[in-house]
Amino acid sequence: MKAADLFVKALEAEEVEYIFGIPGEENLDLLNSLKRSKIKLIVTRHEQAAGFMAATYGRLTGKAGVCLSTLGPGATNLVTAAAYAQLGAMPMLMITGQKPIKVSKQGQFQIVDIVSMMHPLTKYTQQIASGNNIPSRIREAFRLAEEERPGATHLELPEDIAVEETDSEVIAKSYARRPVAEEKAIAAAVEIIEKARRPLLLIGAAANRKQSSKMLRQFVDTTGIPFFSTQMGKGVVDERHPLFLGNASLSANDFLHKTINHTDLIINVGHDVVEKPPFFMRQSGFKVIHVNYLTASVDPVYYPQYGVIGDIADSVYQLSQKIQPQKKWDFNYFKEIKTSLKEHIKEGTADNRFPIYPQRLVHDVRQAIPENGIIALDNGIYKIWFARNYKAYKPNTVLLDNALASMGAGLPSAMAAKMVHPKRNVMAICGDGGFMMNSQELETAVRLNLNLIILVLCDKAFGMIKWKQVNMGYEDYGLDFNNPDFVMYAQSYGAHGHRLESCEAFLPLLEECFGTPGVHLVEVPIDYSDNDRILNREIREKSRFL
Ligand SMILES: Cc1ncc(C[n+]2csc(CCOP(=O)(O)OP(=O)(O)O)c2C)c(N)n1
Ligand SMILES: [Mg+2]
Repeated sequence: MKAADLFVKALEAEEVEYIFGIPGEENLDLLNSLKRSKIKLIVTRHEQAAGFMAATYGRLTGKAGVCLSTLGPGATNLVTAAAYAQLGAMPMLMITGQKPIKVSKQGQFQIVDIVSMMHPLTKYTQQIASGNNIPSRIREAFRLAEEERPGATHLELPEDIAVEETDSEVIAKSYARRPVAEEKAIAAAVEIIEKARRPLLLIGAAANRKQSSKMLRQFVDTTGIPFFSTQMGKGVVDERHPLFLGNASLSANDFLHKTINHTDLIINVGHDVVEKPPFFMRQSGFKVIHVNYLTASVDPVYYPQYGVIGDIADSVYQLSQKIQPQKKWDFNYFKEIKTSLKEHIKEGTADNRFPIYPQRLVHDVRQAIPENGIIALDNGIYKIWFARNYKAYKPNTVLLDNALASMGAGLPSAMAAKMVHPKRNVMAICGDGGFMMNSQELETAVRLNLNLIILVLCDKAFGMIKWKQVNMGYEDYGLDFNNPDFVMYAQSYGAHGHRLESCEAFLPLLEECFGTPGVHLVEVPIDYSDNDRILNREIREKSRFL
């Protein structure tokens, strides 16, 4: 069999549905084999977007998303997406082409050592040097991408290897159960939790990866222990639950940190140090039980004293079966804080000012999104407003990146979410900076007939950095820009373009967009004048006296 055909067969054995990417001449043999496969090739307009889409496919399905590029410039364009998948624990396989490795007549034209370049960005990176190795290399790339902790892998298929004849055969996917926590570890954790006075449950990113949601809900209901989440842990347990305290969208000095400073034990399910810290540990402070698939990476801000290591859902199930709720547990202060935080979050939700106020924006978006609808955020200051104020009802319904925190992923991740969940309502929420980093994918979205809303929040600036700049006491400098006419821009791609003209028109417009097929871009002028006052100062001052 031709090696390129075997390569595609091995991908089929891994149940690959899509390959996102931009082929180059070095991929043409693979492309030709792909043509005869049921795997769909999704051509994007930039390799970075293909990578973001593949990573998000992996994030939502647990199966490695696959992306493809040529050698050199195509492969270097995948770098940010590789880091996004690797830090965000999203299973993804990148396939890149290469010039012939045995005999080549093109000197060093376009040749970059891509395998070495991918080393710090992946769990596994290999050049395929013989057609015979294809089945084992592909199986290994999928195994490593998908198993905990998931991440990026990379295979380079050189042109001359792709045309080789080989009699190797596909290696079938192996099935293995994840190991579960040892009985003694569970018993020790139960004892520590029962002895605590004010235990708190933290839900982090890894709890959003597998189906831990049901077990965590049961844990909360049977133990009565209050919980909070990291940004990437949003929605694992419905945030409308009476025991939900809030989201750790800032690292310190928010209302929620009052509860964190008051606890003596955090049961941390699924958070690891890759996310921006939800809190800072101190030697004299609370203790932490790290419940995760793997032991914790130690960091100056995170050094848990105990570990319950194994399948998260199983550990949480075992804990909830064994923990006896204690009379001495005292959650009264936590409840007071929750009431104050709830009141603070409510402020501004009925504010009619225009350009729209961030709190009102979040409130109206929540109104427009059905229970299982998905919002996919790019990176900007609005991410903090959404993480803190938007209540997530279901796992993986708030797709945000608090690991690499790259701009440019909002639109591609929303597109992938819509492909994985075609029946759900999906909305990309981007800043005018981040949107423009991958706005060319409007063409891909229109071509794929995706029904999608894209909010572009316009402050004509890199607002997040402005917020930091003023907080550091610097003068306003270097962060402003102009925008295209986003309505005409959307229309030129064949998308619907809308410009928000008043605050009251926002919710009806979103409803109209969800009711009308197609890609809808909504230009939303936003009033960021209070970011500094509220996020830098008011929250800190108000929470100080609680
Ligand atoms: C690729 C990339 N470049 C730069 C940054 C640093 N950065 C973080 S947020 C931000 C500004 C985002 O601006 P915009 O998308 O307009 O959102 P806003 O904060 O204005 O709402 C920048 C430059 C980043 N996170 N990712
Ligand atoms: Mg902006």
